[in-house]
Amino acid sequence: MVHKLREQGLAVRGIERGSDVGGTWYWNKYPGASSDSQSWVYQYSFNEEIEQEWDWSCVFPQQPEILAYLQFVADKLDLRVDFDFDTSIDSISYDDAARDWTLTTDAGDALTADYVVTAVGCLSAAQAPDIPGRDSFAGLVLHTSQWPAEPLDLADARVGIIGTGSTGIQATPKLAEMSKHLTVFQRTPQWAAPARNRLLSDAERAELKRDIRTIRDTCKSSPFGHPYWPSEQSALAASPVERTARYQADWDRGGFDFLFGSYGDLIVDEAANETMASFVREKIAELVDDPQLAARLTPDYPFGTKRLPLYAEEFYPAFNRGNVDLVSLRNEPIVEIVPEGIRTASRLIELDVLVFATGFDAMTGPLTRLNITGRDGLKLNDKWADGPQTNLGLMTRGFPNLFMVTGPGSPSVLGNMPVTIEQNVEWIGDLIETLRASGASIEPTVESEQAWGDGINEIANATLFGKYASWYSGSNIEGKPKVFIPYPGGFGEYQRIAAEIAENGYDGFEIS
Ligand code: N01
Repeated sequence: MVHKLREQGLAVRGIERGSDVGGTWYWNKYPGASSDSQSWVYQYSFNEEIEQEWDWSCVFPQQPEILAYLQFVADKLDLRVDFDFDTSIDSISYDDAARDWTLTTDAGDALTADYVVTAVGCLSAAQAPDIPGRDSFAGLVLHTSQWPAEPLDLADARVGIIGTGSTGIQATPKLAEMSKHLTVFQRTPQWAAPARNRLLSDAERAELKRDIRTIRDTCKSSPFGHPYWPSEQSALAASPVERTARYQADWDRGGFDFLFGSYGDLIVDEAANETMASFVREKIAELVDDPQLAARLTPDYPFGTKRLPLYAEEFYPAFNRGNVDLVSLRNEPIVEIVPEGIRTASRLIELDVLVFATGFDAMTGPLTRLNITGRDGLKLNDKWADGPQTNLGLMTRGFPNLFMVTGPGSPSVLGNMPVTIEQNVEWIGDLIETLRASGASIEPTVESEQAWGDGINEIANATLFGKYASWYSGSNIEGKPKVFIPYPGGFGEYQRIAAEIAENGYDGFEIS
């Protein structure tokens, strides 16, 4: 966004809480942190030189490599000069008379801006549950998204990890290898698919670079921003033999396409979904030696209705190790955290290190923490008290010229983030260019916001995503409104709608 606006000739200031670029990949340094999207689609596409110069080592790059890539991009485009690092926003307030924004920072600065773009990520507001005694623990406490940069020596440590989402699943096998003993506290069992990460050969890299434009174009029109589509075929229309062969081939290859590149009705039809769920249940039973343990690790809800984690091939077998225990919180809830460790309903588990892999106040959290006041003194947090209201996830009424990259109501987290981010950035940059000439302000109409929200609900309710608990609908945060947050109609369709709105003179937006 900084690069694009700068290219358009605007004076741009980036404010960044971290000490460097990288965002998610700057903060999430926990062992095992890795992209679940293939490297060649988990990168920018706006600059061919960057695309051709950068080489990925493997299919699913680890955090240090992705951070190095983002630093490489920052170097190539000389981006750091336009950022204030180690700086947090305290407040963002609209001035009705001057029709501009004032941003205050923890460095004591007040900046004035005609346009504000928030690029605060969807999963950057860490959440650690308010377990009684949380602050009394005498050992080291870590949240996976605030992991220290310097290596931790855990060889003699008894480590406890709470949470088995994508993060917990990536971290568990690595922590098991690094520590003396690992206790995994699981509230809801999680489905996972294999990653089957591997190094790329020189020949593969050359081929990917040759085909990069086609790959990009496919991502930009596909439902998930990935280079694959679900087939039109129903899982129920395939014979059991055909279906199992397909699931097995996809399971052996690894990656998200196990679910999203497979049959077209797995995420809308419970019976279709059950064909995949029963396949994976058998896999869990094969991967975990102890049948009782396998049963406790096996979910009882449809496959993939929470965001699908990868690394099944490492996570489930980690429980076969002698130094790993599973505490199933459904049978043995946590009562309190004490200086020595965690007291459950039946025992005290002594720990030296406690890891919260408990996720985020997703999508709305990063924005409601910015203390934003819009037109007529309207507070964003008040406006969104019953759930976010936006048009396209890009703007919210009452906050003129304030744009959100991957805001609530965008497809973002349901797709491949770099692809969806780029589309948002292009759309916002082009809109600012349109506004600049006249000095006009823009915000969504009441009707367009209502229609966008209704559309999200309608689509979500037609899928299994809308029926089962996940952070997509705020279920992980006590007191958070239970509404479906991302746009579930597919990235390709979203992009088509957003382009049409722009072509029609920003239909659904009020320009004044
Ligand atoms: O967080 P989560 P995450 N007591 O919310 C549990 C992205 N990501 O950090 O399911 C006990 O998914 C909670 O249990 P439950 C990806 O989009 C991307 O793992 O709510 N447990 C759950 O097991 C992902 O979806 C990559 O019952 C509690 C876990 O903590 C998103 O980040 C890699 C609890 C939280 O799971 C978030 O993933 C990693 C409590 N009080 C992550 N509260 C990439 O590939 C919560 N839990 C790029």
